[in-house]
Amino acid sequence: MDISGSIFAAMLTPFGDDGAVAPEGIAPLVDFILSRGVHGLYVGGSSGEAMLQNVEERSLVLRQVADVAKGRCSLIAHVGTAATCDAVALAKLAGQMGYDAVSAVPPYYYKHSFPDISDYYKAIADASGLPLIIYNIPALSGTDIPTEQLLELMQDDRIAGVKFTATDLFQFSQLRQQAPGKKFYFGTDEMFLGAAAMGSDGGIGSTYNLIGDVYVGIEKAINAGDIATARQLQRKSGDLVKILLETGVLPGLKHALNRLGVPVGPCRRPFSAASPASLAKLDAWMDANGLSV
Ligand code: MN9
Repeated sequence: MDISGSIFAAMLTPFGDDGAVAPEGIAPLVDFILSRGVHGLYVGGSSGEAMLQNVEERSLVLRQVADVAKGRCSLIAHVGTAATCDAVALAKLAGQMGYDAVSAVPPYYYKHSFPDISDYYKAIADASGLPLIIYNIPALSGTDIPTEQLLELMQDDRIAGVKFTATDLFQFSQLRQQAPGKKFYFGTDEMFLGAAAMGSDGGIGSTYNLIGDVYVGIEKAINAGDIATARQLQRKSGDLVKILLETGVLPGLKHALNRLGVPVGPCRRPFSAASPASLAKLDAWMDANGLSV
């Protein structure tokens, strides 16, 4: 089975002011993201604050997204957890709900051996019956799966590729070359142009919730050999990310969407609200870039 499309929003999760998951916020967010031309949704990952949710909450989000978005775009369910049994439960659900693929960070917190990590991925693939995308995000997961181990894992037909959220474009291109039949999605939004130029199957990122059109445009420009347009768009993404690093990426993105009338609420604690000074910069950037109501 193939995963269609290349540009996926790492979807945010709406919360209420009381801190509860707000499933009613999912439909407007999906509508907004898809209106920017994005091809698919990556649900329940880092940007979805999934690591701050229990399995029931994550299941609720996976169900609600499938209910409102199935048939409108490609859907990837992130199911990674610290315990294999929880990842397996979420993977089963994703299979039943009609997701196109599953994805998972390595099991986190404990430092597991490669055989343990390999066993975890095989259990997820067995449970979902769907193609599995390994999510390598060493800065947050604490585990940097080396190139050789990624290539070894991908010898399993069910493992379809890697979501690569790091900055080493050499490693990215080596993986690409050495596993030509697999899919490689780049996850560092502010450098997407570099990966697209070196050859990627697409991108998956948090800022795609707000400016998905920028990444659709970069990919299109690169494919057409139009470097000037690709650079101009990447600069727009970089300007936004620079401000988001001050607000906090997720609190900033949520502020921006709330301001546009897409009700995603706050981030869940221990995330805190961004400083008024950083939000003023974000508001000014939005106004200057046509992102106002
Ligand atoms: O994988 C996100 N990475 C992290 C996705 O959450 C660490 C990215 O989309 C970043 O949020 C983005 C801004 O730095 O590149």
